[in-house]
Amino acid sequence: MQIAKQIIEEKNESLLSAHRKQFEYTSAFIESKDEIIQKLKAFQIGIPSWALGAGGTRFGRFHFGGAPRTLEEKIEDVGVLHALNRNSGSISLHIPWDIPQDYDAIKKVAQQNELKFDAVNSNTFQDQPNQQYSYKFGSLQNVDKAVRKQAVGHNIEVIKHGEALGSKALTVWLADGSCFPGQISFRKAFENTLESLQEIYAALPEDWKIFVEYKAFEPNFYSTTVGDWGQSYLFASKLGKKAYTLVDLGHHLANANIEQIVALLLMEGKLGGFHFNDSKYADDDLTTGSIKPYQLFLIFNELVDGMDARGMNHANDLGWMIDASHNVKDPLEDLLQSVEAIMIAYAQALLVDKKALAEARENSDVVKAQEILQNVFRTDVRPLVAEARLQSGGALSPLGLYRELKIREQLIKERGANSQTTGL
Ligand code: PSV
Ligand code: MN
Repeated sequence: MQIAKQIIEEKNESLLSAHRKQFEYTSAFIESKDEIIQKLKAFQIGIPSWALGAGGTRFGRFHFGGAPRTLEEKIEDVGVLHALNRNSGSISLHIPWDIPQDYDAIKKVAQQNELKFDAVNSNTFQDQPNQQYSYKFGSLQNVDKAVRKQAVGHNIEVIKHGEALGSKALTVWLADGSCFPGQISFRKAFENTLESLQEIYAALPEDWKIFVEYKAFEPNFYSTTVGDWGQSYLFASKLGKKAYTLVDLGHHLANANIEQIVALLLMEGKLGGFHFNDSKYADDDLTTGSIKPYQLFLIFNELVDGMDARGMNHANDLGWMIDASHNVKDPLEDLLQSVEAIMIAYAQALLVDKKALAEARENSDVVKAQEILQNVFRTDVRPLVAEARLQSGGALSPLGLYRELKIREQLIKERGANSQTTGL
């Protein structure tokens, strides 16, 4: 299903006068409001193809009805999000959960929904039916050369799918590691993984990037071969200039200072991609900004500062994506909330008075530095984000309109109450 632009315009009418007042009030204090709005309009967040259905935990899954049954329907769902908020302009495919069968047909659906194809993701953390070798003891790290070869081959196949669709990056997340002390040689696992990644890197098209995603633990619980940003950075550095680290917010040990990680990776020119979500304990895959919105803002503050320091384009020079799962919410509502939280944090980061902050730091004025950041964090920037959406043809209240139009009910009618999807 597609939401007509005209419907969005009509529905915005009733909210327009309240919005104008709120926007005037907020923007009166912001000199660079036009510049900020342009940046907000340009910012696009990739939606993962695997997060459009009911997520689950290892204890089970609750279905919600109307789940997309095919890749085409997944693209249409992202199209609904993008029509509403105008900041969800791409979809990221996970192979083999979403193998495109007919590239032209898939590209056409994407085009109709004004979507691009973000990074493609390989999967060597699950065994697939009819797969020759098992990944039980790892994929790119495996002690058996034949297993490594199979995993390398899969990644190269994923690149081919991505090329056909117009993707420009491959994300590699490995579950490789060990569950018990002594199970593997850390050095050997690293060397095997590096050699395998080098083979994949060699197959990367000239204008592509490879993102090496790290994760502290799970499904391996003693060691993970790409377990933290240091290990990812090491792989990315050894691989070459097309290789970067990908930061997934849920992949750190408790209380890790992610904003500092981001700052240093950017400083070294090795931050490539981002997976947004939120967590209370570990890789909880909760809605972005639902648990630690201040941390999200602090991360964006470093992202903006670090990208500006390198003259990078906020919208295009990093791969922005959501990576989450939904156990108790309608995934489309969850994703609308995540995108909104990201846009709010980004808008707030754009408001930080960098000069004043630098001065406070030079004077070791700790109190002032905190005040500068917290004043921004406590500023309600939602009218700015809404104005950017309005100017791009989106809904003033994406979530409100989603409910008013009864999109989920329509999807259930169209696809059935028990439709199943692939994904997390
Ligand atoms: C792993 O937890 C991860 O964050 C990786 O990005 C995967 O590809 C994704 O989740 C989906 O399982
Ligand atoms: Mn991830």
